[in-house]
Amino acid sequence: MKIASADVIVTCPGRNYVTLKITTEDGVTGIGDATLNGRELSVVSYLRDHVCPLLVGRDAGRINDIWQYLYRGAYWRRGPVTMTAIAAVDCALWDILGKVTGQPVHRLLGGAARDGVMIYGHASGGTIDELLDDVAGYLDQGYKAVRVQAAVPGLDSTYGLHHPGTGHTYEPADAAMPSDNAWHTPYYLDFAPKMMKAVRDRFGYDFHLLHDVHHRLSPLEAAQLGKSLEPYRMFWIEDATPAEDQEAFRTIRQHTTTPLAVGEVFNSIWDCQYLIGNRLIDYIRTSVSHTGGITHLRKIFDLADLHGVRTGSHGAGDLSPVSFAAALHLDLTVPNFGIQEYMGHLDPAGEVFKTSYTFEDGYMHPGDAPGLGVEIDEEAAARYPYEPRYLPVNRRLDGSMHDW
Ligand code: GCO
Ligand code: MG
Repeated sequence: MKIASADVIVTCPGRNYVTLKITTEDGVTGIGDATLNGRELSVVSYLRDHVCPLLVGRDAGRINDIWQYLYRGAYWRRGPVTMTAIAAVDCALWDILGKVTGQPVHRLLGGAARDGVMIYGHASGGTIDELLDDVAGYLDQGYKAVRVQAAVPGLDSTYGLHHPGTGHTYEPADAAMPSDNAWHTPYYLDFAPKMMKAVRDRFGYDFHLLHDVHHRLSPLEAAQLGKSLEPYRMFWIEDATPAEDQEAFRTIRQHTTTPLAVGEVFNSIWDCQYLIGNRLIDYIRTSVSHTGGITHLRKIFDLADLHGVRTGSHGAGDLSPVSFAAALHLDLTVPNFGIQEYMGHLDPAGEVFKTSYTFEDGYMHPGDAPGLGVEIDEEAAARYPYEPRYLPVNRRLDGSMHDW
């Protein structure tokens, strides 16, 4: 089971995806997602120039040792680029192990601890009425949990809403150069409770309601938001404050019982240790593809379990179907699973990635195909060459930069 080659595939079927393909001497292939939104080529270089040459000749079955070799063996550790590259290697090796043993990855991880993975969908609207129509669509499809976002009145644009005509998803990185979004906290704090009230008034309380703040508030503003949303019994508010100021969560916690989620921008267990260890959050949102793969994310989830924190992994459309499948495999097995984000993927991503996960009545299942259950069609991938794209930036009304 020696590794014969490791190749990087870059493609843009609707948006950019980077995929690592590892091939063994016996011709077995495994794939891992190496997409880092808006910074894709930095991971391509890290893999091609610094990681792939180290893999050739190693035993593909020694997943733990290869992980340690790439992490501990590097003097410059951690960070999104490094940990995304390691994640891609790790997932590709789990995929290979599954194919060689004829088992789906979830069985290699100890087997299913639940029948399905509860997911949340993304409802949004330019107005509250449009949002309500969108929420109705999700509930009709059987979703048990819905994230809601709507355009903040008074601002020219708001991040995280569907682009017209794209269906139930939005594309975070939307332009060849970063576009500007406007931000004004008082408008938002005034609007958010009205939005949640409208949703609960129309649809009641028999489904989970989530909301993403995208790191926009100060600790006290986040505390005010949490308090104002308490009547609407949120499943969580996500990324209320910039994630690197971890003491901020203590302030928020002291003032509100609204559950807190954070972690999509974290890359290692060390980024999560303080928040989890001190029980300052309720859900950890680290993802397979940005946090060192299944091997490392499993450790984070175990640490969280020890402290009563549940999982809620990032699953935006800029994480490819390969990492979404990997997330489902892990979600199915961990005792402290909370929820999984599912934004879906824009066409024509389905031409490039053939998946075997399924949706039924609000739950998803990764399927029982050997490995991760996703294949990449390289000819289709070649039809969609890389296109430079950026996430937008955020400016206050006076033109100054605001937090992401
Ligand atoms: C989410 C998000 C995304 C991210 C995007 C960044 O919760 O899904 O916050 O919209 O901003 O994935 O690349
Ligand atoms: Mg988010």
